[in-house]
Amino acid sequence: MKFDVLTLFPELFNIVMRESIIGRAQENGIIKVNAINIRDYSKDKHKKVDDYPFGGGTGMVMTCQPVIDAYNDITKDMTVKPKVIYMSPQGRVLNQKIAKELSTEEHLILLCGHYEGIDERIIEEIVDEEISIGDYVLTGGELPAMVLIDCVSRLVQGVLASENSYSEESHFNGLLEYPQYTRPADYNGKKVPDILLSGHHANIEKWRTQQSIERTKQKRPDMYEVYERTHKKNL
Ligand code: 4FV
Repeated sequence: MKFDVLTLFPELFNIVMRESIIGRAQENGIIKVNAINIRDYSKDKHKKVDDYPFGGGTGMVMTCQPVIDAYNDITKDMTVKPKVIYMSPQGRVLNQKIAKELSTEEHLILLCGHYEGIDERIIEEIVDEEISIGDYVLTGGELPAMVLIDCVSRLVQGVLASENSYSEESHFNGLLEYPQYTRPADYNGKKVPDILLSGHHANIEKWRTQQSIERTKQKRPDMYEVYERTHKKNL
């Protein structure tokens, strides 16, 4: 899966996306993250990429020309234009279901805004979808783009050791994950639940499912309500 990222801070991606699981997936050629510097396309003599908002107001707005030209350049040889996602607080909020959906795409272009945002005509011209990572305002779309690349890449075949690695994770089946423990079995008198030391896998499975249901009920009653509804329906 390929991600072309249009950003004013490409170096951020060259650092973060080279680490750990995503870094390994890039080394193995399963994932490709290509960060393009929008400023390289500015025709302004001072390489400006922003300007004052028409109608007044605080802050600056990213101008059309550098973004559109960057997009046209990276897609000039592509017959099929990849889906363009603008990371914005106005988008639908990213969740595991959307991540699963996006993980079926071969190629995505992520547009990172900065300052107060981008000229609306860029959205009309090249953006297929807006996605938010949450109802708060950040200084730029770079962190949201990295969040999206991370959660989507984990769902691409071969990125994680085994499918199990994500099929038991929180949100995969609409429940929060069960508590995890590792050695030592006794840490300063705090013991690991005996069931986990029993080796009885069926009982461990049952206990884990019960724990997932319990903690979803406590910590995320909104998720539990959906789980109960869907679960009852399937009974
Ligand atoms: C954001 C979010 C976000 C808005 C103005 C960047 C900032 C600035 N993006 N989920 N929340 N973006 O706050 O995706 O351009």
